[in-house]
Amino acid sequence: MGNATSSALSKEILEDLKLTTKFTEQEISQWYENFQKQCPSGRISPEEFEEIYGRFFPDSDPKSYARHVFRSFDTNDDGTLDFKEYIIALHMTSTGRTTRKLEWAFSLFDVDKNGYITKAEVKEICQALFKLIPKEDHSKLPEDENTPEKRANKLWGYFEKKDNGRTCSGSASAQREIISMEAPAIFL
Ligand SMILES: [Ca+2]
Ligand SMILES: [Ca+2]
Repeated sequence: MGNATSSALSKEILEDLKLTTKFTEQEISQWYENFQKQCPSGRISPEEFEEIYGRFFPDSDPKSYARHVFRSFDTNDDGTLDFKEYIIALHMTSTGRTTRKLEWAFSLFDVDKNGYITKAEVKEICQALFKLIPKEDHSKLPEDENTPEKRANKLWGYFEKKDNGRTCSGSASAQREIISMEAPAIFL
């Protein structure tokens, strides 16, 4: 048992995932099987993740956004996504409850993972989000958010903070603003 093969999903992880995601044991096992097939090493690298993202955005440059999403899913900070991180990510972007989505959005914007969001971080994410939009569609954007800077300013304005201020993870209303502003792009 101590030498359990990597193909078996541990009971502990299974129970944990059932509890946090409300997926059934059958669903989780099925996904685990697929995950093992696509990813025999049991870990998704940033490059593999970028490639997956690239398939969804063939007409734009999703690399930097994919990198940020990867970071926000890599909760143990080891530079790879394991099955647990992958399934929680899947859960959050599909059927997750709002509180979890808020937590995730916060971690997406908190680029340096220090527990605060700064204006520079909001700007960085807005720049990455912009690269997801095909160039020919930029002209269709509303006047007050047709550049990453304008969009970041607008978003930051909702925090009612000074330019040098920062928002902390306890600030639920700020998090909700992030979601309502960015949700359509974030949850693609
Ligand atoms: Ca990880
Ligand atoms: Ca930060």
